[in-house]
Amino acid sequence: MRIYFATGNPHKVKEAELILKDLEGIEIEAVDIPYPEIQGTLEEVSEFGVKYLYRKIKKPVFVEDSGFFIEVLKGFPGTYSRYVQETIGNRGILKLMEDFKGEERRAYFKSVVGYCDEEGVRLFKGVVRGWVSYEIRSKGYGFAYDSIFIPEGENRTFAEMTTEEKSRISHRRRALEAFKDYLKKKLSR
Ligand code: ITT
Repeated sequence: MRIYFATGNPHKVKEAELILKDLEGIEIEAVDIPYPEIQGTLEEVSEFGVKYLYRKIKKPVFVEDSGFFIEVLKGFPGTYSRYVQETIGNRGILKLMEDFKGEERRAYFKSVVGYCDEEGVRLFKGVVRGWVSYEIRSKGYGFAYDSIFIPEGENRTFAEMTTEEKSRISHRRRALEAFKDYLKKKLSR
């Protein structure tokens, strides 16, 4: 069975391939088909997008929508993560966080995978909690907020880890693992 992953983001494809590659009987194919991203929660964005795509291609398809949420900023940048990264960037975020110390720097990444086939839509969620670092720290290249996020139980930022290390604990890993369990059960029915 072939399942399509609609995204224009190569980082996501790399992480998803690492996680889903050992699923026997399922082939994942990344496709860059644009879909409308409504303004709303991650759940609403994924559900609307994947329904639209399924109506369009009539093949099993999934999307993954994620965001970075800073608790003391009431969840900002959240569903605006991409725009905020492209405008004020990590430096702007660190500036907003200047007066906050310790526990006040709590943040999390959340991912929602939306899958749709002839049986309808299913959503799978994953969260990784941690803190906003005091400075930008990256080993070479870090994707977006990776260089200012330290996951719980770590001293390094996501951007100081290898893709494999990050992918063991990431929000995307957790959402995709839940999706993978669902697919395994579906295949054995
Ligand atoms: P597609 O919609 O084409 O899949 P996108 O880059 O728009 O790709 P999202 O809307 O899911 O992806 O993610 C919104 C933003 O959240 C993304 O552009 C990053 O700035 C940030 N983000 C998501 N996951 C991240 C991660 O693992 N590490 C760092 N930043 C991340």
